[in-house]
Amino acid sequence: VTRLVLVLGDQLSEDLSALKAADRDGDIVVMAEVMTEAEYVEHHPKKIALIFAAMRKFAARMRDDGWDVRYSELDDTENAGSIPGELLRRAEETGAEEVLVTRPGEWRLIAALEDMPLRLRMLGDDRFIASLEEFEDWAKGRKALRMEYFYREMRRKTGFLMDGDKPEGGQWNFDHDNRKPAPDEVDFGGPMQFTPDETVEAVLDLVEARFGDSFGTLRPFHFATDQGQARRALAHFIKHALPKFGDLQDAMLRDNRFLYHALISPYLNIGLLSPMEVCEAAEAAYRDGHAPINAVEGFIRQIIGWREYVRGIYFHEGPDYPRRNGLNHQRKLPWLYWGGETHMLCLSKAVEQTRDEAYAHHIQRLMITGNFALLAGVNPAEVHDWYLRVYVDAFEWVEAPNTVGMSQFADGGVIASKPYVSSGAYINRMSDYCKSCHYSVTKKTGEGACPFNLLYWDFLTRHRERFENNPRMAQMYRTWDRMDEDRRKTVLKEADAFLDRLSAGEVV
Ligand code: FAD
Ligand code: DLZ
Ligand code: SF4
Repeated sequence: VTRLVLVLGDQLSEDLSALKAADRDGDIVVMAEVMTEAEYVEHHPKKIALIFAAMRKFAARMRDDGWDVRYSELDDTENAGSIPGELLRRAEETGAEEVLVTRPGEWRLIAALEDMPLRLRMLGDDRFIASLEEFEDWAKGRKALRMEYFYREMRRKTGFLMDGDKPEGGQWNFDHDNRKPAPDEVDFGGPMQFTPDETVEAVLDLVEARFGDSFGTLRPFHFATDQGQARRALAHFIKHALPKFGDLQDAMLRDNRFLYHALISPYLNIGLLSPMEVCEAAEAAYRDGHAPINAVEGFIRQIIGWREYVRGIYFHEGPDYPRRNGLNHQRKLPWLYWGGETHMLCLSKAVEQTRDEAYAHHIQRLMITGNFALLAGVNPAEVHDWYLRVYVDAFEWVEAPNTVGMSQFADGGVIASKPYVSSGAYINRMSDYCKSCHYSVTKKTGEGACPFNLLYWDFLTRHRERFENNPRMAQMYRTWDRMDEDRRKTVLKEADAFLDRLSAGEVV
């Protein structure tokens, strides 16, 4: 009997488990551009364009390889508008009764598939290094699920940077070498860019017509849209940027949007690159003497550590995870996140780049937009919605743990052992933003004082009960308690006034 094999827009890998289990001669591959997926949040137009273009090219390649692919473009008149709708339509068309699918990366879509009146065989997504069962085994009985310990298991499992059963270079983690401040010059010209071909141009026209009003700039569009291009982008990064990736991982520059980052997350997340091939290429650069251990270890840790770990957490914690609000924050997301005017240069630059590129690097996401939302007490569901919309690499399994857990501490400390908050001093140390900002980062109170300086103490005061006994935060409370009482009152009063202006929609 004929079966349908569903391939989703972020499952564009030839060795997908559903394809491996399928029969090229009898089964039918179903791929569909559908409104429910394009609309469950108002995605950045670049994100939709990347996915549709890569889907079309993948479908063409599968056909060349001999598969019967039934592909629906968004504007096809018969298009049923949703993934289950398309599967039902194709089932009727072909007489198929069973659907093979690799587990989607989102609870919402899993539930929608399970509700379909068709037999469903859901297979694990073995493009990840750790299966969900392995993650559960690791998590079982542990009081705290810390990434570092999970990461060591992944090092042992993959053998990356191992010297027998010991970590290469004598330590598991070289992060203390990876916190160098922003340099004056960057000798990497940025990620490899690709000129849109005919397929991509057609998709850009479609996206412009249908989603052109959403937040985000569609053109110019330079992403890789097939496996060959993604591999070239990876090779370019390994050759030109990886050696300095570690040193400058946490740095930020107002006029350089990428520094030494790879911009491969969209390719990994939609299946054009596999985590194993990426890490193999990075390790080879170390073994050849091209890149130092701190860079290669730091890079591999992001992929076999963080990336695998956040996926494990997403499925371990369950469907309610993205809605958690452990600190009970209720403020609406300020307008400045949608490009509204602000005098805060770090924020305006991070948002501007997000609008243009559908990309910001990790420390901008964590310590600029994330830090500000957390300090200001924004409702984490709104913050989650924003990150899921605006970044080209955003899929819920990876975005929600990073946003709700790591960045907003809304999961009650499952991922982070303390909230990632900082005053302006940290931003000033790691970037060149403050030099040309309207605010003064060294001013703690009064006219022109950096808002991060005010909000930082206000946050700690509001959540004193929750955090003062956290050993990693005790020092901050001691510093605050040692401050002159009048000074403390002024800080809190000015923070309040700032938050009132933010709520009132004034330009801050
Ligand atoms: P590089 O800095 O060059 O790192 C290499 C690779 O490591 C990345 O491509 C990515 O696959 C992986 N990686 C690094 N950090 C993480 C991490 N914390 N979690 C998972 N993988 C990681 N990443 C996403 O892929 N999708 C998201 O939706 C997403 N949302 C985020 C939201 C917030 C609030 C924060 C703080 C981080 C988020 N991240 C997300 C993680 C990280 O910021 C991006 O993976 C990274 O910026 C991608 O750019 P890059 O390829 O240049 O990364
Ligand atoms: C993100 C996305 C978008 C915008 N469009 C489609 C689509 O039209 N068809 C499709 O199969 N997948 C799309 N995707 C990816 C899915 O939303 C993704 O598979 C789920 O969110 C699970 O990660
Ligand atoms: Fe951001 Fe404050 Fe620096 Fe301005 S002074 S760029 S608001 S940290």
